[in-house]
Amino acid sequence: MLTLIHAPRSRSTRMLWLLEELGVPYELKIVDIQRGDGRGARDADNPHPYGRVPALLNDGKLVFESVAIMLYLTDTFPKAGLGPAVGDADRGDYLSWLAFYTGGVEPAFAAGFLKMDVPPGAAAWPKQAEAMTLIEDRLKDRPFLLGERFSALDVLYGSTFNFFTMIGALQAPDWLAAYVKRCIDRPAFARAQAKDNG
Ligand SMILES: N[C@@H](CCC(=O)N[C@@H](CS)C(=O)NCC(=O)O)C(=O)O
Repeated sequence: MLTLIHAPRSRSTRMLWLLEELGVPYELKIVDIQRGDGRGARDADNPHPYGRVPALLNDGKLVFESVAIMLYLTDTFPKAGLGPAVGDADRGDYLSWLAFYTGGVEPAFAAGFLKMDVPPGAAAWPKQAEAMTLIEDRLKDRPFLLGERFSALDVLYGSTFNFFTMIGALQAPDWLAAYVKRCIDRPAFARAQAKDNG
């Protein structure tokens, strides 16, 4: 049995969305976390190694880090078609865009939001504008990051840009707003929203 370690309105909400897309049985374990505004605290019941969410337990085995959980789930449930399997021509693209999220998008946007002036060559991540250009180029002639097929990548990127827009951290250009709408305009997203509070 899968158990998602979850805190409402956090990075684990997108795992809830992915699980709903996969259509597999799972349980939710709601935990407290330390929020950006100081509310909440690390939860002793959270098995995540540094007290965060998401984490996933599969029959007691722990997986943590959003991208690892996504890859784990799409590999474990290949029939859902939400992540190209080993041998699929799109596998390399899938892995690249998963890794780029953690290694590029998150640090680039965090640095941008915190107005950190990172000197050129001093960090391994791109600048926020470079990351945006890469994503814009990729979506120029594709509805989703892998082309016509919706995948776990669109759960990851769609939820992130939806969140940034909702909290007012990003004024999404038209192409990005249209992409986010395509991603979240799905029954599984609505189901996940309805279950977010447990
Ligand atoms: N890179 C991690 C980040 C996880 C993360 O920072 N989650 C936040 C919620 S959105 C959290 O648990 N924060 C609690 C804390 O900072 O202690 C992932 O994507 O899984």
